[in-house]
Amino acid sequence: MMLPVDHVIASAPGRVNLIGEHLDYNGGLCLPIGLPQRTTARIARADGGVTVRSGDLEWTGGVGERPAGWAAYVVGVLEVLGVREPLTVEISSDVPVGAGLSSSAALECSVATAIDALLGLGCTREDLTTACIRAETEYVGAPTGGLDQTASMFARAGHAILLDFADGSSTQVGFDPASAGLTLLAVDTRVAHEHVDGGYSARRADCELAARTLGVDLLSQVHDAASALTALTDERVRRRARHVFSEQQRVAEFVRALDLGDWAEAGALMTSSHESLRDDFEVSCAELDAVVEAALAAGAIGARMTGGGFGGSAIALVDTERVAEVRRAIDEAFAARGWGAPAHIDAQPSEGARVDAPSAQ
Ligand code: GAF
Repeated sequence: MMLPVDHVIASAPGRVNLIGEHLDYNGGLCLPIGLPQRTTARIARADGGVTVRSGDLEWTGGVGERPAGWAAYVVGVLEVLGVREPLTVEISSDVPVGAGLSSSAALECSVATAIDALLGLGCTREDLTTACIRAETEYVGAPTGGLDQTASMFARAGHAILLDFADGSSTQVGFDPASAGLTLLAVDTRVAHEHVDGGYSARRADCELAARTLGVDLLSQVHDAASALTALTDERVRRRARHVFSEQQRVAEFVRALDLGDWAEAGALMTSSHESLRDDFEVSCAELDAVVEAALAAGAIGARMTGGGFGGSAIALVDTERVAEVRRAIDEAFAARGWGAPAHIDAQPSEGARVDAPSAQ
């Protein structure tokens, strides 16, 4: 028999999306991996109210009280799960914040996993994922699409997860660039991005308008992309839809390329995904474009922005022997434009949310 514990420590990773960008809220396909960088939540029973602490930052309030700022991601998860207990939540993380690497999803998923284990809520991973998505979209009010929380919860070392937002299914896909002498680099431009902001919602609104015009609920339900694009008369909305249709196709081709071990094709698909996000969806920025251009010029076999865009991070698939050269080329491109140095991040596909202590008996 397990004795009740007074605290639980759980962690969850940040993510990069290999391909399939801005498809989750269109009912499409995404292919993320979990990162080695993780957020850890230690949750302990307490007296009185709720305390949320991370380094020097601390928020304290009554049970059910609503915090402003980052603590809302923590309290949002507790509220959605119906938790009404006094608690102390201590957070530590090496997932860079505002880098488009899903620091908020890592936070939500670590808290959900810890509180489920501490209170014996008996939630499935799917339940916890739904709770984290609701915490972000309903409690915090960021209109995101579910990719990040699903990735952080279900990621597996050595794998990417093929998420199909049409039916909620997920399939683990082997992803081992090292087997082909390749390395996946992630580069944080250090240009902060923000989803509660206008650009992301505007892209969603364009996609919803395109779907309404075409008489479908979600753009992924369109079968004849060519006719659909002819039917969309607004130039901007047509370009948004064209990204969604072409990206959906690219995800399927990328998975096929991985299956065949055709890394050159996988890299080429990453680069066309970037071009589509830059030109049709217009969510890239000068810094993300500079990373992609410099990486490709220095020999990367593919590169693209990852995540929502408007800043954040890019990824590049690189011959392992050229990693230092590619990183140097990116740094030099930034220095030449007078921008601050980007941060280089290890992007090994890593494990999803887990309880770290007490360890499972
Ligand atoms: C952000 C959002 F949070 C995700 O839901 C997804 O839409 C992504 O941007 C774009 O693919 O990370």
